[in-house]
Amino acid sequence: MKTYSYAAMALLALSAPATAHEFKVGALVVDHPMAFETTATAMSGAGYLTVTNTGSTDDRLVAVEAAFPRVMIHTTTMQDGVASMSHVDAVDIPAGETVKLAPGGFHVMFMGLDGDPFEVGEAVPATLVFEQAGSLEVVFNVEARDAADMEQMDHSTHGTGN
Ligand SMILES: [Cu+2]
Repeated sequence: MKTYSYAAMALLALSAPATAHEFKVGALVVDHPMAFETTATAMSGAGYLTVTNTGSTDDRLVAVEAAFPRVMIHTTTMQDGVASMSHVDAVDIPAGETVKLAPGGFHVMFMGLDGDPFEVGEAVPATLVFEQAGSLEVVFNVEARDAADMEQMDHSTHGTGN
């Protein structure tokens, strides 16, 4: 797995334009991993990305690893206008399809920030683990969010993660 991701990073360095924020492993292309800035007291932050499976074999995102006490994959469902979130074991990445982890749906939950909030411009390293393609090291860019987004995707109900 390790050598696989190093090979992918080497390829990326050779082939990607400096401005692209894209990561590849096997047949998978991960575009623009990002996380929204958090409040100073936030205990968790949410990460988003797009995965395109250019191959002919279905894959699944089965884990995300990063330097936090807990990292999980969540999904969001709306019921009677109330967003609730639950843990999922994996996100299906079917052959030939593009799957978005985006506000209101699947997202990566970085839990246990504990006084070290995500700040705009920060880069959060993480490893995406795919069932077929293996591990892929990526960087989530922390970006600003507006007040409306903040309202919609309040993750304070996730608890402390400790
Ligand atoms: Cu969540």
